[in-house]
Amino acid sequence: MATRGFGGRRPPRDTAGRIPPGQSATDGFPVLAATPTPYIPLDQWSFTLKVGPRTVATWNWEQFNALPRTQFTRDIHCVTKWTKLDTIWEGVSIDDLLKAAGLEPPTKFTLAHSYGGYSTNVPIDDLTGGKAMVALRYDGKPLEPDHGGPARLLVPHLYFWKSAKWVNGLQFTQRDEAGFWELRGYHMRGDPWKEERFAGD
Ligand SMILES: Nc1nc2c(c(=O)[nH]1)N[C@H]1C(S)=C(S)[C@@H](COP(=O)(O)O)O[C@H]1N2
Ligand SMILES: [Mo]
Repeated sequence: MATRGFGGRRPPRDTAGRIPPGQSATDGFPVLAATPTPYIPLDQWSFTLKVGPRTVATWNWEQFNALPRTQFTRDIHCVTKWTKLDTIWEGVSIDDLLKAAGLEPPTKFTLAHSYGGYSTNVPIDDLTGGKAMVALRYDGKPLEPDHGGPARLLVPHLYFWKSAKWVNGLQFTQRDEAGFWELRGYHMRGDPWKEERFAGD
């Protein structure tokens, strides 16, 4: 018979097979950033979709919020070795974003750009097919500035540095171009299940 422990304890979460190699689960939500948190007034916020240097679509806050919404419950994995299970997000899927712009992916590669200057590269195949969103809400509330609010990219199946906080654009690039951390030695793809932490892993 299974032992449930003493009364009042939280039932154990089903974590089997959900913690990638080298990671451990945390209940907190650490804040990590290479730069101070930028504060973007919503009436100055915008999101721009580009193909190379050419702008193909741009949305202000109100227009962006009118796009179809998607909910995700996902595990997230930071390269600094924490994993957080069952995080709850709401936002606009990249599929819906491309659909709204009437754009078929013109290249295989993208760079996400952020207020404050951060960037990160993500192959388009890791963004489409229901895999990623521009998140506007976390755990039922508007996304806090420290966690990337008003909007962040969320690519939960890759290491969390790919989930650009304060995102303000997605740019298709001809080649796979390194972003902020990738230029500093991090992996170009960053699959936590393959421990793709650093270039050459
Ligand atoms: N704009 C921006 N986005 C960023 C970062 C950053 O420095 N700037 N750091 C990345 C890293 S390394 C991690 S682990 C996560 C941390 O997100 P959190 O602070 O919400 O936990 O954001 C990612 N996105
Ligand atoms: Mo990270």
